[in-house]
Amino acid sequence: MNHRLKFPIFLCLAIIALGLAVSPWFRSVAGQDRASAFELVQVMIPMRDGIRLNTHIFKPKAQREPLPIMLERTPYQAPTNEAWAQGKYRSLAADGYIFVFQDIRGRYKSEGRFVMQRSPVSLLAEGRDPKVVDEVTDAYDTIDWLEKNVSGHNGRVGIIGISYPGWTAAMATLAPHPALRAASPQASPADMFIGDDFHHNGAFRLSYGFEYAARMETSREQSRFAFDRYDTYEWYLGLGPLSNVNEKYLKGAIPTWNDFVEHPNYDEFWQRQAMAGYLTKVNVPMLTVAGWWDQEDFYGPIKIYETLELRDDRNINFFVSGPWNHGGWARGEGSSLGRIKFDSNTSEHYREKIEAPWFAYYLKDKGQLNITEAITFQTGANEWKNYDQWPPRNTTTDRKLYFHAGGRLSFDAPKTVDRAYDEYVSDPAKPVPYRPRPIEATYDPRGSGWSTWLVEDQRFVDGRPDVLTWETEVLTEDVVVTGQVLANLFASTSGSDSDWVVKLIDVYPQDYAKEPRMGGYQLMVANDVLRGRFRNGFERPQPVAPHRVEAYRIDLHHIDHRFQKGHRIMVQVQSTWFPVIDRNPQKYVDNIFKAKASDYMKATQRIFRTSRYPSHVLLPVAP
Ligand code: PG9
Repeated sequence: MNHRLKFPIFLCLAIIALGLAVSPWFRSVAGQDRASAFELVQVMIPMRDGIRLNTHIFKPKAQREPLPIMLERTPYQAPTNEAWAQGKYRSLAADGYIFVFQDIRGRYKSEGRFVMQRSPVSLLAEGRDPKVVDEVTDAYDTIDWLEKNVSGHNGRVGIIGISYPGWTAAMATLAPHPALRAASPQASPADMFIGDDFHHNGAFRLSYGFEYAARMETSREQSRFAFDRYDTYEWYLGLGPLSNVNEKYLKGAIPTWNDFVEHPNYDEFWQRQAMAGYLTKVNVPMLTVAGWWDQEDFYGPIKIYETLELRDDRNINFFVSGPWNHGGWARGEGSSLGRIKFDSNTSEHYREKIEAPWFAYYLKDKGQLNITEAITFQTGANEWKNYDQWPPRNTTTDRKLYFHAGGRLSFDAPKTVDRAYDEYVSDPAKPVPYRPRPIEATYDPRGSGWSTWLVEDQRFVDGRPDVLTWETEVLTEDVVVTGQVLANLFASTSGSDSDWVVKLIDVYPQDYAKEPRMGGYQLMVANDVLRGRFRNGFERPQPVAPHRVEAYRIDLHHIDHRFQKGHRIMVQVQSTWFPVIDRNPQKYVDNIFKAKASDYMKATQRIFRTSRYPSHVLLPVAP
């Protein structure tokens, strides 16, 4: 070829190549190629009763050795794309697994009927029938099928999941398939009446319960209730008594809502669902994961870990908790939550340094298990801590922080013997919002404050006459609280039933040099509510005698938090927290779901602080 011609041809080719490389079309195709590291096979796996579950198997294209299977069973739709390989399972994907996602019974493309938190009936007497099915048997049958039909696996299966999929992961361990060799239930609920999504200590989680039930049971897929108010506080208040839910909106068509109505107490329905009683035969290594500010399921992980720990002769039970909201460890880098900063990438740290090595150890015999019994991120100090037991009772001392006159809080017990108390009027017609209004729908696609409400600055209720506040002096040294926090209230009401909400708050210094805009911030680090009727047991609701002082013990759950020198510790008490908790009519009725509008009444609440009735919060304080 003529030399003169050659040069322009090369130039043209180079220009075309360059043009292609920068063109969006080329980038997207190349990106797809790069991203498409897996071959996807979709199968319907038959269960023992003949029902088939839709299952997506992702095999690494570059597989060179037998790999373990990592299974997730979900009600939220098995993915067809590989976003998870760049997101929540990035570190696991880099290590090499065959990933399997499955729609659980009755959801999306799976056959059968969905039952919310189906009780593990196969473990009960009636389970002797070989056709009985639940999430325990469905997990077993799925693993059995995968072992027999998927090529290239190493004979070991891990199961993982967050929240509902975390619960299905835990279910798989109750009567595990022999190939199931490691499980990580993350933010799994354990008891829907005592502490997870639907109730806390018997108090009904109205906005979550209503919206979630409608979302899951209006169709096989997820749907959203159409609120005609942007501020759902207004909508729920306008709703009036809970009987209007079925009368005006759900018309009896949502089974979970009907269960709420028919089971207002901790009866057999809730007890059969609760996980603790079934955790007696787990022989699978477990990595239970929680987030300190999980707005949905924080009670569950603690309960699961604690229950398993009672029988952990083989040392295969592990606990991790970090500064996260619901599932926060699986998203992004985890350097902040709301306005709270953590000085490092906590979620990445968890995924790379804890989760991936833990699974590699149990499923691939890879590496050493350099992981202690419990790993927690100590908030306030912003440091990871390792513990050889959780909570580390061997190193903490229980100290009581007492309520005093003038809104003071101190470690000195009250000496006064007369009827000393603080009081407020709780009015169900004007309930305290649980987060600043407008309260968007829980999963509002336009954005919602739901996922960060637990770290909201509590100054938004400052000055409300129905929120009582006690506060320590400025701390002259750090106070580190590690373990279970308990509120012991001595209180009376003029009504015959009442809710008691207690919040433990870290108050930042007004002059906060590290981040001036956080001056005076009130960060809630522990909280919960108790429905007064259940003070003597969740199975046995009892009216409260008006004006009688009663003891209320409220589990504020576990924390690992450093209140720093210069901060203050604050405690708040209130009787409404709306609409995350439904309004207690404050007049005893047998079933609040059937209360009439006229049953709701104002009540005068008194919190006592005397030597006989020393209301306080119990803190496990580290040296
Ligand atoms: N918190 C959700 C849930 C789990 C289990 C039952 C009901 C709700 C979830 O995020 O999956």
